[in-house]
Amino acid sequence: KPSHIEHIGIAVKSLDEAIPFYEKVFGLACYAVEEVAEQKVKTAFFKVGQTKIELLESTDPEGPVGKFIEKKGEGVHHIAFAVNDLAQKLTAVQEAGVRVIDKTPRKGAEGLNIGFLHPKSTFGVLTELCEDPSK
Ligand code: CMX
Repeated sequence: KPSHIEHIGIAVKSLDEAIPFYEKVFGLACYAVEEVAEQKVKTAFFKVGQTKIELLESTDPEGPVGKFIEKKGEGVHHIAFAVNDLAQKLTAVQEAGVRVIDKTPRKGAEGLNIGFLHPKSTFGVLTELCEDPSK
């Protein structure tokens, strides 16, 4: 089973506006800003205990976050669970009949190996499984 919630992804229109909000209102420090070109997003990370908040700004209106904001507006975009043996977990969920976006692991932000499950198969919540290859 997952060990913890690795991060919560929140779609925002502007990192420049959202980062100071998290810093000022919650006193959290943004410790990394990273562009994930393949996902057409720029990300900003905050730590809250073992869990992170990942702010997502789209770099392309046709990308996943661009389309999400256009359709639903800003808000919670996905929840990511930390797992071991990601490849095996992705196989197991497919065998259990869950529709996946990634059949096998790929690289995500912060050097993590990731795989997404389709929101139509997970009660409307885009769900990510991630594994830290350094652990
Ligand atoms: N949460 C819940 N539902 C979502 C969703 C989300 N984040 N994104 C899309 N949907 C829903 C849509 O509302 C739509 O539902 P309806 O058919 O009922 O209207 C349905 O899924 C299809 O949405 P779409 O706008 O037509 O978009 P696509 O099918 O082209 O893509 C998805 C949807 C989830 C497959 C795509 O966004 C994806 O592959 N996501 C995974 C990758 C990703 O999100 N990357 C960004 C983060 C990267 C990072 O964290 O580093």
